[in-house]
Amino acid sequence: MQVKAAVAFQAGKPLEITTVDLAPPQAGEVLVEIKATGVCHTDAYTLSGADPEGLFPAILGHEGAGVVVEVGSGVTTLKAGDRVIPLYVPECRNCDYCLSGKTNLCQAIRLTQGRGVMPDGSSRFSYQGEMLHHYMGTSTFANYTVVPEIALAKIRPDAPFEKVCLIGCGVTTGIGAVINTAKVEVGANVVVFGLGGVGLNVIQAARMVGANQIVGIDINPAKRALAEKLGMTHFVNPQEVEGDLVAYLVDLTKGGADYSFECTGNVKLMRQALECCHKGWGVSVVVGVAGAGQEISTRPFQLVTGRVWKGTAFGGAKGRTDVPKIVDWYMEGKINIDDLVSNVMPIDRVNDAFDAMRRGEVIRSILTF
Ligand code: NAD
Ligand code: DAO
Ligand code: ZN
Repeated sequence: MQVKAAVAFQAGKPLEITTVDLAPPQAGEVLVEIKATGVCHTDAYTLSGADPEGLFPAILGHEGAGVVVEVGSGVTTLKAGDRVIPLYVPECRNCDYCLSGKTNLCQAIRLTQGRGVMPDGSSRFSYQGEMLHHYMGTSTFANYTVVPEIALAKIRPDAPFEKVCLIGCGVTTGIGAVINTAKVEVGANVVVFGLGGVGLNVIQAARMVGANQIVGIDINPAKRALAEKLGMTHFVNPQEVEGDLVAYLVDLTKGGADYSFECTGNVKLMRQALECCHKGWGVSVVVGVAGAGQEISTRPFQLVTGRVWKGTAFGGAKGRTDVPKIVDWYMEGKINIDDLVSNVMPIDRVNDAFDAMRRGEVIRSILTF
């Protein structure tokens, strides 16, 4: 079939809206009509060419929601008409990783997903006879895409696509970092570096679980109001702090954060996030994705004296199990996604959405088809 897509033909070039060919779903695969997709920094990072694993030409996009149109042979858990959220971290429920009970990093289709192809090694997308790569196993910048069954979370039929698509990345990452990875408890003091689409979800999850102080840090003062609405109790702009930021935060939290979250991808901030943690028990979670080749450092004595450094991918969420629950939380009014949607625009304006994100003007732009 012919589908409308925003194609990344080359690194560093704008996306091109065009018509591409999409082959039918093969065994274990599902054809999904994408109804809405968020635009995330990871898409921009890959498009920039800075991502060493970025493949071109490709159809980017990984924060989508849509409807099942057709299923390939052997697909048993989904049928035409089901609403779904594509998952860049699948959940096969059968690999050693899924069965370990210790991680959400299902490895069932890891290698082929990383090579930009479906599990049988081939792509369903092509343009004028040339293969186009899938991206993160999702490729949501197309009005139809093919996704493996194990990488689709089935969600309730009344969930609005242009909101719940954000559960495909930023919402689940931030909320899961708090609930699954850090396991923040009632009364804890929490420090969050970066108040973007991910950090704001860390804030609202910290409030949900009953955290005491919720300190948000951002160099952009425009982020303050929404963070306060979502539960931030103290705002810190590092550019207004005299002296050492770590010492300031340790003082503000009366001994250090019980939990800190780094949500910018800046390795210097990752160090500050660890070092502002409480001696003896503070846990710092790396959520931000740093640029290729960057490294983190600290004095090992920080760990010897009881601080713990952790990381999280997709908030430690097992997508097929956890994503439908987070959709329910949104529908029940337990979490706020509406305020994270800065604007909704047609896919034809995808490059405007990238520009607005680069300028820091939006939390998330949503593209519709
Ligand atoms: P974003 O750009 O919307 O938010 C980042 C925020 O950090 C912005 O508000 C910005 O003003 C602030 N910031 C930048 N530099 C700062 C500094 N020096 N000090 C304080 N604040 C600063 O990005 P996002 O969508 O919220 O994503 C955040 C990070 O999380 C990115 O690195 C992204 O790649 C990563 N991410 C990770 C996962 C995962 O599974 N681990 C999933 C999604 C996104
Ligand atoms: O299993 O080796 C693996 C990798 C799984 C993917 C993890 C992605 C985490 C960060 C993605 C950035 C946000 C979209
Ligand atoms: Zn698995």
